[in-house]
Amino acid sequence: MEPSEETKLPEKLEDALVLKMYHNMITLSVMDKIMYESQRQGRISFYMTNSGEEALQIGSAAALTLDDMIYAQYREAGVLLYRGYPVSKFMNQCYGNCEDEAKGRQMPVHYGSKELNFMTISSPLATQMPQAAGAAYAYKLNKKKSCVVCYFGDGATSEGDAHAAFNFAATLSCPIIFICRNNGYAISTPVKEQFKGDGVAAKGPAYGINTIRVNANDVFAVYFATKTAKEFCIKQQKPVLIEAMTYRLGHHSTSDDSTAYRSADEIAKWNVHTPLAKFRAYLESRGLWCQEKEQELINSTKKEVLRVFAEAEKKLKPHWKELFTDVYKDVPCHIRNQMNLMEKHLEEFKEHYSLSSYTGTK
Ligand SMILES: Cc1ncc(C[n+]2csc(CCOP(=O)(O)OP(=O)(O)O)c2C)c(N)n1
Repeated sequence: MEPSEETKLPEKLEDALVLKMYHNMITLSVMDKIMYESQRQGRISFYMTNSGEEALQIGSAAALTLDDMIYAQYREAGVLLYRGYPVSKFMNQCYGNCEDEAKGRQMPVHYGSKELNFMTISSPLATQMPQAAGAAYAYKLNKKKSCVVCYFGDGATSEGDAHAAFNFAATLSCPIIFICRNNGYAISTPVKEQFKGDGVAAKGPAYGINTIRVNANDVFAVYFATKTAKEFCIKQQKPVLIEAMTYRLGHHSTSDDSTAYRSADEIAKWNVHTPLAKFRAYLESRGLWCQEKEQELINSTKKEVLRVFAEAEKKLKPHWKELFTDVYKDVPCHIRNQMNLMEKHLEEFKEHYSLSSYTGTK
């Protein structure tokens, strides 16, 4: 795909933009460290870190606008952060407290924001992909001047839903960017076992989808690939597939120990030229960054994240009755019966439950 006149690479992006991108990458990594540790201390039930994939997330997010709708998998917290989701909301969701927009009904890291055009994460792999193609078709019918962006992992492409999504998007000519985060692994399955062919990019042309493979540890490569893809898919009303090559530096999730299936040497090798280290070196070469600024940013971000973390931890849990609401517009009889039974049970055995930690209960 040739970049058009308008997307010819500028000499460099503005100072304010590159600094905003770097700040977001640092915030993401600080938040990850604190949330990971908090799970290890038993304070939250689960967490997934984004380390190694910061450039992929922030570089692509910076090339989009809020009008572009996001369908993500689960390892895209940086995209949501860049769109303006406050750290307090990430924390409320991970704690499932009374200010969590999902009312504590989802596992941690299953964020969503209607306001920021970010569809709520759903655990079963690839379910978001045909939905994203459908949303892009709606964009096309409504003649919107924006696109849908669908993120997924290399492992997710082995699901039938991925095939359905690619084929729908191609045959119906939908304005969608599929961004595959090829981070080398699907939990313990390495890409060499996931694909017999040449990864995900090789599949794009077979579906009739214009495809780019990009070094996703380079924040600018991802930024320009996404910007070019966006312009192309809106103008041409056609999908684009980006295979973003990166490496998952952390464990798959807090339920995983990746040293069981990959060597410490392999991880150490990727830990040298991390996306953060590369970006920092670039900013220093432009005279925009130094050790003092780095330390100041890390310290202030840590302080702020820990402050909202402590607040989120103190907040009450949603009322237990929320367990029964919102599935149907009005609570039907059989569910109301279950709610009544639970109410009786809690009354009878209240000494066994810490009811005071829920809103609306004593
Ligand atoms: C349909 C389905 N099958 C299996 C799982 C269990 N599972 C959760 S994450 C995962 C690996 C996904 O890997 P990938 O898509 O490469 O994303 P990554 O975790 O590497 O970011 C698996 C198998 C699931 N959530 N849904």
